[in-house]
Amino acid sequence: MARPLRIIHIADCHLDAPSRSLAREVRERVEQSARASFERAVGLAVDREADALVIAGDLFDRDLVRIATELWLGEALAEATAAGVTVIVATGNHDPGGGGGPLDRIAWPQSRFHLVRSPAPVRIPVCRRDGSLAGVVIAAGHASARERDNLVAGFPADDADVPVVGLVHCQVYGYEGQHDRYAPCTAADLDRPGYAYWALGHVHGGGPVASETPAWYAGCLQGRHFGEMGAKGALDVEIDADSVRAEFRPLAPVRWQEIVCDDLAAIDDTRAMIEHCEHRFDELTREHGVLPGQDWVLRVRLRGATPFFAELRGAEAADDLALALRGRLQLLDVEVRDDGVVPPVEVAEHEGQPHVLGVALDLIRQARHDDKLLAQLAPAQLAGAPEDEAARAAYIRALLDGLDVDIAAAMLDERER
Ligand SMILES: [Mn+2]
Repeated sequence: MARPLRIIHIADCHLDAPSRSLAREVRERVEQSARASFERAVGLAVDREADALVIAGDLFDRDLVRIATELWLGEALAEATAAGVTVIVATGNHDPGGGGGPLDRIAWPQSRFHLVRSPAPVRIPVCRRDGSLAGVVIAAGHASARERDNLVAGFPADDADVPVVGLVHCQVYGYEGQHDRYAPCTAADLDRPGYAYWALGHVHGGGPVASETPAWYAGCLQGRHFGEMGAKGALDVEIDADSVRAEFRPLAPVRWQEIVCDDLAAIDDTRAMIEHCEHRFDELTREHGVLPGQDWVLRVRLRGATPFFAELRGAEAADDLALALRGRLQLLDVEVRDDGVVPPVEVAEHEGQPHVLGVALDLIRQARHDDKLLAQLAPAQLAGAPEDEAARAAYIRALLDGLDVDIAAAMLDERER
C-alpha cells in the first residue's frame, strides 16, 4: 500500500509582529521565538519526511519585514525544499497578495515552492522525492486585507486518486473565538467533493472544525500575548485513502499562561504566597505540550479573602511579588494582578451589630429558615427559579450560600478604601 500523504500544517506565524507593553528584552525574545518556532516547523517537516509544508496565511504580520527576517526566511524555507519537502504559502488578511511588501522582498526557494496570493484556487501536485504523486494541494490566497468573499465556495471539486488538501485562510462561521470575518464560509462549505482535509488559518486558538470533511485550524505558531495562551505549534497530518490523522506538535519556545489563585484563605505571609504560586506553576509545567526549556510569560490573578490582603495593599506590592516570582520560578516575565483580594472575614463578629452590615447578615441568617421572609426578599421574576413553591424556596436558599461572607467582605472592603 502507498505511504500516506504527510503534511506539516502551520498558520498565523505573524513574523515581526510588534508586541506592545512589554519590556524590551521580552519583546525581542518573543519576536525571536516566532522565528525559532518557524525553524522548528521546518525541522519537523524534514525529520518527518513530510511531502509538504503548508502555511495557511498570515505568515507576515504587516507590510513591513525586518532585514534580518528577510534574509533568514528564504534560507529557512530552502532547508525544507532541499530535503524534498514542497512548501506552499497561501496569503491571509495580514499579508495580502495584492499588497506586495515582504512577499516581493523574500528570496523564495526556486523549486518545490509555491506562493498563492490571489483568490482563484491553484491546483498544486505534490510529488515525492522519487517523483511519484503523493497528493494534491488546492490553495487560494487573499488579494486584499479585507477579503469579504467566500473563498472556500470557489474551490473546485477534484477527482484525483491521491489525497486532496484544501489550503486557505478563512473564518468558518460558528467557530469559537472572536475573529474578523474575512473570507467567511460555513462548515458545510468545506464538504466539497474529493477533499480529504482542509488546512486552515486565521483562528489563533487552533483546533478541529465541526465539519464532515476533517478541517483544522493550526493556531498561531507563537503566542504573543495573554489572548494566545497555551502550547503553540504545528499540525502533523497523515492522510491515506480512508483516514486522516492530525496530531498537534508543540513548537513555540515562549508560552503564555495565566494562573487564577482564589483559594488564599490560609496564605498569611509572603513566603506562603510565593510557595503557593510555585506549587500552581509546577502543576502547569506538568501539562501536556510543555517543551523542555520552555520559556514562560505568566499572569497570576489573586482573588478572594486572604490574610495576605494586608501585604498587597502598597502600590508596588503586586510588582514586588511579581519580581520575586520571576526570579524564583525563572520566568521570562510575570505580572501579578489583584483581581479582588479582600481581607478575611469573621461573619459572626458582625452579626447582630447595629450597623448596615449587621442588619444585612441578620436578614440572611433569618431567611435561611423563614420561607415567608425568603419569598419577600427574592424578586418575583427570578431567572432559573423553578415554578414549584418548595423547589423555588430551596433554589433561592442555595443562592444564599456564601452570600454572608461575600457581603461582609464587600462592605468591609468599601470601608477600607
Ligand atoms: Mn492571523
